[in-house]
Amino acid sequence: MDAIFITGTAGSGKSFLTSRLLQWYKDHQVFPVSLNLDPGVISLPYTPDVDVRDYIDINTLMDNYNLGPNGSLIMANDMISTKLEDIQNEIDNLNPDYVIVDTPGQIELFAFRESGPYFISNFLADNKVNLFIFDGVVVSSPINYSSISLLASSVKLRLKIAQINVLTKRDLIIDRLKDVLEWSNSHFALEFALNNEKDLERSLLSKDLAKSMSKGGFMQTLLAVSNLTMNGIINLSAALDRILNQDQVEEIKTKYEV
Ligand SMILES: Nc1nc2c(ncn2[C@@H]2O[C@H](COP(=O)(O)OP(=O)(O)O)[C@@H](O)[C@H]2O)c(=O)[nH]1
Ligand SMILES: [Mg+2]
Repeated sequence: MDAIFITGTAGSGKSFLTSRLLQWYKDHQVFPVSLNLDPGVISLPYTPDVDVRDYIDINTLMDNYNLGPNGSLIMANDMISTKLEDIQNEIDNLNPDYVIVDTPGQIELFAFRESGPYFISNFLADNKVNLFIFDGVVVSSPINYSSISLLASSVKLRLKIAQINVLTKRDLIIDRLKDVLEWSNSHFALEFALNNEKDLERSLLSKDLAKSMSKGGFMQTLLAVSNLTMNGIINLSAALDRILNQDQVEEIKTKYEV
């Protein structure tokens, strides 16, 4: 079983992409299951096979600990790792090829506290990959693109697993898509675009960030998808195949190339 985690800022399209990947794999004779790890979500565009809300209830936390909505959300997110064993058992019993993990809306509560990284490193799967989502509508300006790239880099540092950067909502930014993809392919293109930023301080800082991220190997070509039309999902599934089958490739290489 391989695990595909989906992370990104609130509203970037994590849940919608979860539903699309589920559909894609089902249509291609692969057995996927979904795991909802967002204890605060009210409605989802798919029916989760395994759901953290069966173990953690925001309203009960509010009542029992006299917490407001924010406090209970933080507590609920911090509790995710304590439910790892139950969740792992539920998934293992289903015995899927892939588990697609929809993570909490507030990325800071998942990736930047202890519970999320603990869950990811201790969850048992053959291979794990994180799809970090760039919200197409948000990143269609060079300054926003730079700051979300910085977030993607720091999430990669926190989660310590292979990462694919995915651009969603391509259907909503057709006229800017070429530019955004160019920025992701070349930090020179991004720096060039940042020259037009009127605020000099922001422009210089963003250019420095772009350079450092590129030097550190954090700049990655984005895979553009539309969850609405499913345009690009085939490329994403190919990229996932390449990363998730890396072990087998290495095994074959060592077997035949010694
Ligand atoms: N047009 C369009 N809308 C999208 C796309 N992905 C997500 N959305 C919309 O963006 C909103 C937030 O998506 P959701 O999956 O709930 O985001 P999450 O908070 O990251 O789970 C919803 O209204 C989705 O219908 C996309 O690729 N194209
Ligand atoms: Mg969601």
